[in-house]
Amino acid sequence: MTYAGGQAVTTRVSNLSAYGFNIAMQEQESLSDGHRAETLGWIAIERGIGTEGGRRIEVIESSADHTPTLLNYNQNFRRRFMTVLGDMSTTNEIDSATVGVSSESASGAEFFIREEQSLDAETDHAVENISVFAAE
Ligand SMILES: [Ca+2]
Ligand SMILES: [Ca+2]
Ligand SMILES: [Ca+2]
Repeated sequence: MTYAGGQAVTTRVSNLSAYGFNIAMQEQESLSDGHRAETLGWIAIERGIGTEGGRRIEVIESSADHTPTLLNYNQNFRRRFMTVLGDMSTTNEIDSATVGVSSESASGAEFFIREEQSLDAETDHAVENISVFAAE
């Protein structure tokens, strides 16, 4: 929510529980000069499966490494174009990474952990938990 540091960052979450979590900013792997403190915005949504105003919603957990892993939804989504958000909720490997979606349908989505290659060509990544919000 602020721009104190000039270099792009992603965020990494660890120690996620019902009571809170740790969050850190991560610049690309080739940069090792740290990042100035920023104000970070966040939302937390309780895990669950249901409907709101007749629209199906799921907040569920998956996990993946660098290989696409299919997550099947619990409900049959009727919309062709859904809202699907996924973010890592663990930091099992520190290499800079984000969540990628390799395929998407009304019945599920394939997530994987995408490393960037600013420092080296290595893109294998340990299994991370992925929190998923899917809605019609
Ligand atoms: Ca920096
Ligand atoms: Ca790497
Ligand atoms: Ca790696």
